[in-house]
Amino acid sequence: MTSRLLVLNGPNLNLLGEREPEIYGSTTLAAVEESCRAFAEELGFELEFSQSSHEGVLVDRIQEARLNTDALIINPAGLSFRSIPVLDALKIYPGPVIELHISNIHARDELHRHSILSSVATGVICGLGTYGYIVALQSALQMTGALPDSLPEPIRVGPV
Ligand code: CA2
Repeated sequence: MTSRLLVLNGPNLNLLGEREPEIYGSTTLAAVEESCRAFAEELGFELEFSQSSHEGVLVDRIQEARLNTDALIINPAGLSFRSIPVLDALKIYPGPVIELHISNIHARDELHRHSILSSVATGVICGLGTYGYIVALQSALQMTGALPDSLPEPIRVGPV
């Protein structure tokens, strides 16, 4: 069966590419989505890509995703550092959860350094810029055993 992956983006990421390019780069969220869709087409998986600046909407999406997705990639943005509701929702998601940050949060100021969500994530990717979205999708496919056989073996098997 075709894998279905959800990419969720948190508060203010709709402004990606428009502000603070020295930290987050100049690629817009629409361009990131376009790359992710092209990647989904190439590797043969279904992709849902969305953004909300509302904590409750994100919680609803994570709850719904329990029923119809195989893996979840989330850039929780500012909610990473304080959202118990998102933490609780992620805890009950049954598949792999990849927490993603464009910037290297470990090299940031005190306010942006400690994600409380990392304790419930399967994996965390940060500091790879917007390319991190593609790395996260590939990793989620690998975790769910859905990488296509057409990929070169080191990419499919690799060190685990
Ligand atoms: O690096 C990331 O992806 C972050 O999750 C982005 C968050 C920040 O609070 C995290 O520490 C790291 C901020 C997202 C705010 O969105 C903006 C988009 C464009 C310009 C400025 C902020």
